[in-house]
Amino acid sequence: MNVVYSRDHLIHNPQWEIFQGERIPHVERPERIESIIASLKGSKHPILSPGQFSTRYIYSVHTKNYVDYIKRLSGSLQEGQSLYPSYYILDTYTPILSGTYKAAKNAVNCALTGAQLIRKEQQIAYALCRPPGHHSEKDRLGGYCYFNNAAIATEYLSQFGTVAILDIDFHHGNGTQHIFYNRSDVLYVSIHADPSVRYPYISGFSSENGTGEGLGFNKNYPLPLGTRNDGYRKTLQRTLTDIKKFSPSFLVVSAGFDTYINDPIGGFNITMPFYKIIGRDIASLRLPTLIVQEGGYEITDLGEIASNFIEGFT
Ligand code: SP5
Ligand code: ZN
Repeated sequence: MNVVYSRDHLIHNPQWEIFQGERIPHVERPERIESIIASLKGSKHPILSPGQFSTRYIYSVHTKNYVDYIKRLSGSLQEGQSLYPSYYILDTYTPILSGTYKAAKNAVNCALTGAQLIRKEQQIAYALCRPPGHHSEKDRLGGYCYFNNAAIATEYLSQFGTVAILDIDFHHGNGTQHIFYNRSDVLYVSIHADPSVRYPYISGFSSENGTGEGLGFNKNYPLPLGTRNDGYRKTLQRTLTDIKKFSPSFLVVSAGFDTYINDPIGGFNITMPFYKIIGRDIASLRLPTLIVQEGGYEITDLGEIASNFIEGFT
């Protein structure tokens, strides 16, 4: 499996998030992706640098005003400065820094490079995107996300066939749901923590099924805190049945590893060896698949989790 990675994510280095009115250390650290790449370096998987893509691809999902706002704000800051914007925001966890625009654009390039690979070679690719993307809506940032990498890759792939998105991050991908909510050519399926007790709170309920043409093409599977391997797997099997029924040309996996038992902000009890099984189960669909990195904050174990997932997949 090709892995797409660039060091350009390192310049986005948020120090603080504002949680319940308090400034607390930011968990979305550059070391996350470095932990994964360190673990994959000795493996048989080739590591590729992303290509450069036009901003046009970002505009295919996000409004121009929103993208330009992030670019302008980011460009106005000195190194080390960070700013919590007043507009286009979902929460107070997602600051803009001088390196944010460049890093976020690089994450999009990683996702698009992977998408191009799976389209041309019908293969599997793993895009090591950072910052993550699935909380970002058409014109709102939030949940550590600025540009929706998985959605931009999906939009690109949808020119060539139907796309299913399987979102296995611990949190509901409100941004991705929002972007494709009225589409019948893109199926969004998500397994996540019950939003009545965990971020993003406002969406991710099983009653959210899509609208208009998109009715029936959005499926949410919220699970209780404390969910273990066996309970998780039952739900995973259901999502795979949904995807088989849809029979897409491509699969995009929003892969967050904050479902891990020791994750500092998660709340499920998924154990290390189980990530191999999750990877194997998803791979059984035998679809050209783009894996897009989302969350996962247990830095020490993150590389091993990703390696297990990838091993299961191949
Ligand atoms: C991509 C992704 O996984 N985003 C997650 C955003 C969740 N933000 C929730 C913030 C909760 C604040 N952290 C509290 C830590 C207390 N120890
Ligand atoms: Zn998450």
